[in-house]
Amino acid sequence: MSADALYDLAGKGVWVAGHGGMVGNAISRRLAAEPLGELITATSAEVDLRRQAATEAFVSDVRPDAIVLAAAKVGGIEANRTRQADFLYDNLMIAANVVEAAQRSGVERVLLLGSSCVYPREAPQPIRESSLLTGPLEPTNEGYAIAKIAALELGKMYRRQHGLDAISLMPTNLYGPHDNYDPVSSHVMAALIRKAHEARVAGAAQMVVWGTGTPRREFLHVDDLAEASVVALRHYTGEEHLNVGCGEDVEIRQLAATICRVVGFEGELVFDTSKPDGMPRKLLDVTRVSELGWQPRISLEEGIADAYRWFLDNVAESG
Ligand code: GFB
Repeated sequence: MSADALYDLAGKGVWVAGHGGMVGNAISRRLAAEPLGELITATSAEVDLRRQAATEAFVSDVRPDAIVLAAAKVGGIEANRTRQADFLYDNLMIAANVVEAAQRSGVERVLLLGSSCVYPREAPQPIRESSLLTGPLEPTNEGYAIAKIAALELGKMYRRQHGLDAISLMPTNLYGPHDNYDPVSSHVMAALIRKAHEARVAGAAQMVVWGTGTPRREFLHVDDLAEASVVALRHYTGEEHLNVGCGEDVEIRQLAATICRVVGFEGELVFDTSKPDGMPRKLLDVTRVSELGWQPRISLEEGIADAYRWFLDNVAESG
């Protein structure tokens, strides 16, 4: 794996597909520090990436040198469990259309973003990249996982057959500014920050945590993922995907307690076991991405405080 920059971003036109979402926003902010020729963005109203003709017309018109595919339909465990067809279709079409359009327009680099949910439910922990496709998936997010596996394989096969320089990152659970704080479709970090805040403001005696609280999750602040994305764009090529995580995980009930401490909620946690736990654990082995010289910089507690500040400034009804 090369340690010297193999791709120079200077002067390049880089399209961040999905720039408005949490990941796309973080990568766009990080890329603003690079001497790009142009940072290209397009809203989903301007181009619906689920539509092949619209996607190909946009790419052939704009002709980016590089594409960061951060556009996706994402959600937490409940959204994934109850809308598997939407998660499979939208993410499959987005990946297929963008990869094919990139190939047709001679795009130099394509960075695809997957998820740790692509790995088997019972994968040995920490999960190595080689665990992919070695066992049954977690049922609650099978649709999303299959779409993300297909995206990863598209990149690999377009590289082999057409020479498309596509690379894939598999990030762990992400959180931070511009996260989705909807109570039903959000991921756990945003959901519990909102619940702890609303419980504190309301003077409630308790707040509800879904599941048993015993699953373990690894969390990476989205700004650390943005840095990993730029490092990979500049320094990595190859058909193997790279895990991106912080290398340690916490029990959901530990996470809830930390969030309550940061938010200042001192009530009880109540566990709603009618809600699913999902994968028992999904800690990533991050040996390979660290060989690029990337390390996460934002600790969990700092990151939660940062996410809560963003929530207060942009979502909360009252402080
Ligand atoms: O973050 P999360 O929704 O998704 O849930 P996954 C993580 C864990 O937190 C589960 C628990 O065990 C949840 O039951 N949890 C506790 C909560 N309270 C809450 C709550 O109020 N809201 C939510 N959402 N969870 C997702 C996949 O799995 O991971 C996606 O479904 C994607 O496809 C994402 O891969 C990264 O980590 O279980």
